[in-house]
Amino acid sequence: MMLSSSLSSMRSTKPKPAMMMSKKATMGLQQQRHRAGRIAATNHGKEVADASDPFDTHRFLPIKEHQVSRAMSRRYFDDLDVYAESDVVVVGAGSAGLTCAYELSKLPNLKVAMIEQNVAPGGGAWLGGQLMSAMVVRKPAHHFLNEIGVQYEDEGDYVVVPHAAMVTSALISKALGNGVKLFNATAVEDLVIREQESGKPRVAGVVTNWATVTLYGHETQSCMDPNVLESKVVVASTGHDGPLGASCVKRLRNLGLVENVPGMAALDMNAAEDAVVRTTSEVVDGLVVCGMEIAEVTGAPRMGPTFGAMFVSGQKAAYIAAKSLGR
Ligand code: 48N
Repeated sequence: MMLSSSLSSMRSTKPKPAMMMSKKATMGLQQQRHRAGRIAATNHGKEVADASDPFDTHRFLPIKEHQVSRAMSRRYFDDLDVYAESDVVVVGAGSAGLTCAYELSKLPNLKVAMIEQNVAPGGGAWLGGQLMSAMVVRKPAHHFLNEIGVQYEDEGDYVVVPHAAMVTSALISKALGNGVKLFNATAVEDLVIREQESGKPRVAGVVTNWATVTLYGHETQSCMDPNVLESKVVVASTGHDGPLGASCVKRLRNLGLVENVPGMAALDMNAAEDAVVRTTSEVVDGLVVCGMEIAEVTGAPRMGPTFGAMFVSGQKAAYIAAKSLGR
């Protein structure tokens, strides 16, 4: 039985090294590949004279790998250079922090940096409660949803956004689109604190590291020193006291700058949201605390899966920060 040339070369005792393939064979291979490509673009295997697939002629323009590396690294390190001195640093890009940053971004010529230890900003606002997707926002906070262009179903005293991600994605794109600089996968490990002439301490910036270093690296490597961003005001919005939350007020406590940190009280939906908004404040000169992190300091109750207070608390934190900057 006559073996085809390719089959026979595969069966011969001494396999033919690829570079020895004859010109004819390589031509055949290229034609085969080309033909396979065209057949792959056919309809149900029947070869079409000119593949009607609109993507068949799609081609990207050329690029060199170093161009991609430089496009990323140059911009990232330029940003670190520019924001080494910021007007406001917002710690924690959850619903309160994002709202605060968005509000501040409306002020012209204000350098706002946002530090988020997760790769993904948004904190707890990607879902409603217990992994269910709808988000409840009590009136009058629905006015904020109107402003950022998020649809909702009106239920009378409150509204329901069909999926919480609609709010979080709108907030992220508005804040970043307005010039807020987000440093995600970056954790705040400590605060910069200076003594003022009055003798009172003032928060004057944040100490940061890659989140993987802060969360997993310090125990395994000696001396993975951090970076620093100086800023005129710091807004703490790192959420309530979970394993990673409330990090700024916990630092204030162990520096003795706040007496006690009672932690948030048990859930009381009606009382909680007004309490969080009412107590959002400049806890120490230069440090405004908002969102659920303020409940750690004031003992305000938690509210569970309603988010209006996060937006209004973030707006109030922006108002306090702007006022302290004379804006
Ligand atoms: O969403 P969170 O945790 O915090 P808030 O205050 O923006 O919103 C709280 C809200 O989601 C609720 O908890 C709801 C209303 N439920 C209340 C209740 O009763 O249970 O966002 C905080 C963000 C997160 O993205 C963290 O990853 C980040 O802060 N973060 C940090 N980022 C940088 N450095 C840190 N040290 C740090 N710690 C936390």
